[in-house]
Amino acid sequence: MKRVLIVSDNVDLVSYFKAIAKTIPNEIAQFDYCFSIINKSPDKLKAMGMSVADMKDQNNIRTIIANYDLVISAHCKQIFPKLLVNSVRCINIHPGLNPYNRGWFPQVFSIINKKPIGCTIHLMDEEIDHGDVIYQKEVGITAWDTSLDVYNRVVGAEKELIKAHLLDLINEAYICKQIECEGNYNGIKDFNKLTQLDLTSSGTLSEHIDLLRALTHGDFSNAYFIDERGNRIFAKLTLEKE
Ligand code: 0FX
Repeated sequence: MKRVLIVSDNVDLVSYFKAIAKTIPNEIAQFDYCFSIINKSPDKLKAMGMSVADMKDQNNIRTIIANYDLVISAHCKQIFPKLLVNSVRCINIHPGLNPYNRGWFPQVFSIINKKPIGCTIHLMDEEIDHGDVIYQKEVGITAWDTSLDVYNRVVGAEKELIKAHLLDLINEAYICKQIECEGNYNGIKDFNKLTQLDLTSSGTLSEHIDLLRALTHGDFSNAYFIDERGNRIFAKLTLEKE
């Protein structure tokens, strides 16, 4: 029997994961679930019976190493420390198509730089969204997609892979593929820079539409400019296919 720890800060994804995990007999695997200590709104995760974990706390990491055969990050907000990824098999479910636009909010950058987007399940190493690829699924981007549309498609693809391969992930019944190049990485600073609209910027209308739709994600107020009175004015784009 394998002991599996799921670390997730994403209510939707972890709910789906739990439903799939229930189909796996206890003799094969037992699952524990936690969310990261930096999660600012953990109420729903707590209500699902999940406990808090500080993935930077040495004692917690030693306990995890001693007690689990596999640790899965399903959109965990904290980066796993080197000691953990080097001591236990750690797998990341990442909403991007490695090695393109590794890091923060991959679909935002893919809408702008046209690099491929999708999801990746990979072994974790010491670098972020790095390590051998186990499964990947690419998704498309249409001309009328916003960040939210693409994100929903990516999460849908993540769920498909979880459903199809959870047992294989547990049993290590997969063939890993080394990433052929380092690709590119975007941090939160790169995202924040995009959100500050430069009203004097020149470019094609297509580039400007891409920037605005890449920053349009449901209720999030991302893109903004400062008006002559110093007010921050937020912008979102609505696109509609006929
Ligand atoms: O679950 P997740 O997609 O992201 C989480 C972690 O927050 C992130 O640090 C980690 N790299 C990732 C693998 O797992 O949820 P989220 O709510 O942080 O972001 C979801 C999407 O929402 C994101 O792709 C873009 C959008 N978003 C999010 C924030 C916080 C925005 O457009 N603006 C924002 O301020």
